Amino acid sequence: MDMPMARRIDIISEDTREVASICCYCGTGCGVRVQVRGDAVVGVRGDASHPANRGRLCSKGLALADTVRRDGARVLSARAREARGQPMQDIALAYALDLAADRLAGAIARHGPDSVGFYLSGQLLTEDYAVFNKLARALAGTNNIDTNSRLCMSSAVSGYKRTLGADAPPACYEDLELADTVLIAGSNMAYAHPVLFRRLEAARASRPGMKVIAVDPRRTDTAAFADLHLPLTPGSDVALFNAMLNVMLREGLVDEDYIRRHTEGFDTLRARVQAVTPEAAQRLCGVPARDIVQAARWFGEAGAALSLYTMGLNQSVAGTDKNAALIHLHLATGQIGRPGAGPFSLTGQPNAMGGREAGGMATLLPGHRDPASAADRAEVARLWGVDSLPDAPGATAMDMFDAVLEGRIKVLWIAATNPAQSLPDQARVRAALERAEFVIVQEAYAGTETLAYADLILPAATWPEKSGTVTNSERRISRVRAAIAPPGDAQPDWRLAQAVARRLAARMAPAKADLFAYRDEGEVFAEHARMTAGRDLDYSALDYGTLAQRGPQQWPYRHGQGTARLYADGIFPTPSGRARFCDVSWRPTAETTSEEFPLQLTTGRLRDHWHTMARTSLARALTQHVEEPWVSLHPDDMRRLDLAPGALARLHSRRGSLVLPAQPDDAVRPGQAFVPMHWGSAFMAGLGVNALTNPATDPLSRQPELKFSAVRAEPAGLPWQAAAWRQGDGAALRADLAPWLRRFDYAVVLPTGAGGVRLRVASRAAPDPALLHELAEALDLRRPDVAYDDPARGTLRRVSAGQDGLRAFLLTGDLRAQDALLAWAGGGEAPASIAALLMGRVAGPARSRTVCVCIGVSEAAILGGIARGCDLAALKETLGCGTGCGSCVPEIQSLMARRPAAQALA
Ligand SMILES: Nc1nc2c(c(=O)[nH]1)N[C@H]1C(S)=C(S)[C@@H](COP(=O)(O)OP(=O)(O)OC[C@H]3O[C@@H](n4cnc5c(=O)[nH]c(N)nc54)[C@H](O)[C@@H]3O)O[C@H]1N2
Ligand SMILES: Nc1nc2c(c(=O)[nH]1)N[C@H]1C(S)=C(S)[C@@H](COP(=O)(O)OP(=O)(O)OC[C@H]3O[C@@H](n4cnc5c(=O)[nH]c(N)nc54)[C@H](O)[C@@H]3O)O[C@H]1N2
Ligand code: SF4
Ligand SMILES: [Mo]
Repeated sequence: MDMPMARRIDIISEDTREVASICCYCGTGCGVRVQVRGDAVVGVRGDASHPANRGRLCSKGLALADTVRRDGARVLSARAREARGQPMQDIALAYALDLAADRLAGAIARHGPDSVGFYLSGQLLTEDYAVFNKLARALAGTNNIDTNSRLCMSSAVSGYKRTLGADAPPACYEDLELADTVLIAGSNMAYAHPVLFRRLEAARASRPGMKVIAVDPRRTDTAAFADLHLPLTPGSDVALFNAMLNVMLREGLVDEDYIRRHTEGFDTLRARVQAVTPEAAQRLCGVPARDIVQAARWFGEAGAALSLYTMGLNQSVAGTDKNAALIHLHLATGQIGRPGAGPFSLTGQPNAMGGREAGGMATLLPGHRDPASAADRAEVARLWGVDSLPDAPGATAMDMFDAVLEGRIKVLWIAATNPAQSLPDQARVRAALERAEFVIVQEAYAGTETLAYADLILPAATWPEKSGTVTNSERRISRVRAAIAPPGDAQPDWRLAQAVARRLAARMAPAKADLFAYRDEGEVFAEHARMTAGRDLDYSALDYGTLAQRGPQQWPYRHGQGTARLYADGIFPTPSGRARFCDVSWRPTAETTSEEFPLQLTTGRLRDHWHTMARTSLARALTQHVEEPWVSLHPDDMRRLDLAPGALARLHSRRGSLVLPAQPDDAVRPGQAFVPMHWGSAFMAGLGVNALTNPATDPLSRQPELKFSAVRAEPAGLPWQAAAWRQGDGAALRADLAPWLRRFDYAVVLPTGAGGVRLRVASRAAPDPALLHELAEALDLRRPDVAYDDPARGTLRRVSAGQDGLRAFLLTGDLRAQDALLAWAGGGEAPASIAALLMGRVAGPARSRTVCVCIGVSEAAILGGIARGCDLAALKETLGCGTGCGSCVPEIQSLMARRPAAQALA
């Protein structure tokens, strides 16, 4: 169905225009309207005409305008160094492109095509992938091209291909409104796909019979929303889904007719799950058998059952099996190809789907073709106009870094991803980056972890400077439009790839320069779209013109029509036309807990941060919800380990260690731990959460098990502490203060919601006074306005303030004044006497976390409202919380659920 389209560029006042584009964060793919004055983005609002969000945005989308920078927070020019260890220097872009081509050509000439590798990202546009892919395979001659989608969607790809025959999510967003039962597995969509979660909330509110089941080891906001939460032992999903099938078989809830007509392989699986009774699964999953039975009934009896799933399934050594076991439930009940039904894998990144379509991964070729198939290779070679494509299998992400470490890959080109924070087993990843002969990093923002390992930096344009297309989770292709020009020398990613390709062709095979003769991104798209002709995803009839005219479209796009749902006819893209059941059974995680490493660590996302925070750390609103990294432990474990709330804990795994403040959290079960994935060595001492995680991969998808490692926690033993804050531009100050991260056992440098940056450090013993004075200098506190230093005890307590309020503070030893000072920094009242505060004579007001960032409502205010007996509507009415984007509503409801006593009192 065509949506009525708003115009793509509107003049909304004499000096302001509005450009229709897509949010650059999650795979929901919300339409945005970017408001531009001159070369400045002055606002971003939801696009009411986009079918994904119909005008809604989450907290991250709403804060997009604050992340647009044209200054030193960006990579503004190409940079290179004379040699390792030498400083980076700005160089001309043309020279940088030549240098990249020289190093690639040199490695290929000396060591062969497989001595180069391309590590890309699900955040690239389809046009970017298309050019990089042709460069790698048709010109450089290697299949060593992979992306961070290997850490993200690759088990979903192999799960779909193994069962349904093609990599295609069969459902669509409208099914959220039409489902009777929604099974959410390994997805915290309240945080990770908030606008889809809003749609689900609205659907359940209007259809009280709808049942929501959540499968997650932790009681997340998503799980708290569910009618039934199955808090399973991490890694045990296959046993759970097989047990649900066991119940469905026993209770006659399977659709034997659908199984007979449209599937194959069921008998083997039927025999397999016979033994997987709910009681047997209870032992493996730690979930009561009766809850498994309940889940199976709600699913099996539903008019329409939809499942939504993400990293809790994919990031596992059994990721493909977990996907298959869930898809089996749909095939066995015929819950697919109908409104409201289907196994719906939500994509993480904004264009992980487009990457899969363009074949921008080692194990894929354009148009869902397979590099292991000689026929597919020949066809792609013909479409690209080259003789042949390389047949040696390409390295997948983890193997690529291993190949670098072992010296097989010499030149590595990284674009739009930050592997020195996001790959597991950081010690190994960083050893590889050091070992590489030449590392090219194509990056938009300054200060990322991976930039420190670059020999050559290429300046990339980013949202909202780029133009092209993305495909969202429901197979919908939308146009991303440039609203402003890139700053400095920055160029769109595909342009940089094209420029190096032409130079590389000149050095290697001059005739091939014509392969990269695109005049604009529309030509890149047209070539790519043609390659989908006759394939399952066919959108060969789409071009920028049709997308402009008819709006975003879902593939396959045939006869002038997009496709909302797949497999309505029960015919699947397998050789037999039947979907396949696979013989899957529970396998353990790659490592298990032991006496030495007794805790199960899982990792994941927070509501307002995006991955390694290059972009979200720039928006003040987004740094308020969670200000500092931490590890969640069950309160019983905290007591047992002698950790007070907020105390620093040291976590050890078999691969590394990390110090973090520990927070009691009964959303995790005893014996479990959770660390958010966001903070890496650019923000804290140590190598971030992935110092701990396990690089073991799923045998089919090669996706690493980021969701499970065995760890030990203990008090960090860092009694000396200091806290500081300085006013100014968070990004610039963070860069200035970053060297301090390496000088303490624990340290964080964090942009704050109040503006400026906060520094917190701790060490075993008080540092040398000279070091503290140097730190005071770095904070512009050499001559403070108020000071209470105690040279005998080696403590400094200093404040600098003026008419404009607090400028900086540093506290060592006793940090009690911190809250009052930070509250002041955040626009609160100045303390009555700064001196008394620094001397510890008066306590300031306690600070409370911001829960609702749109309206600015703190946790304390919400808890106060709950204690007064307010329900959600009353809280919204009296405090305003939850009335902006709505992303905080699940958390407000969790706070209400956790305070039954307070409500009872009212
Ligand atoms: N705010 C925000 N949103 C994002 C992103 C972001 O960085 N920030 N990133 C985007 C990207 S790229 C992705 S991939 C998605 C990820 O979206 P999600 O997958 O929803 O997010 P995660 O927090 O990584 O993991 C989801 C849940 O898996 C659970 N889990 C851990 N182990 C298991 C297990 O063995 N079984 C089951 N069933 N569950 C388990 C965790 O407790 C966690 O709550 O989010 C996208 N959206
Ligand atoms: N422990 C743990 N680790 C994880 C995960 C987890 O759940 N737990 N999840 C994994 C998953 S699912 C994912 S998707 C990855 C994500 O991990 P990464 O891809 O490493 O994370 P990002 O921070 O999104 O990195 C994107 C980089 O591209 C830059 N950039 C932004 N826009 C552009 C652009 O237009 N062009 C270019 N060239 N650069 C740009 C940004 O500044 C940033 O440095 O993390 C994985 N790592
Ligand atoms: S849900 Fe939020 S982060 Fe995801 S696309 Fe929409 S606005 Fe962007
Ligand atoms: Mo992801």
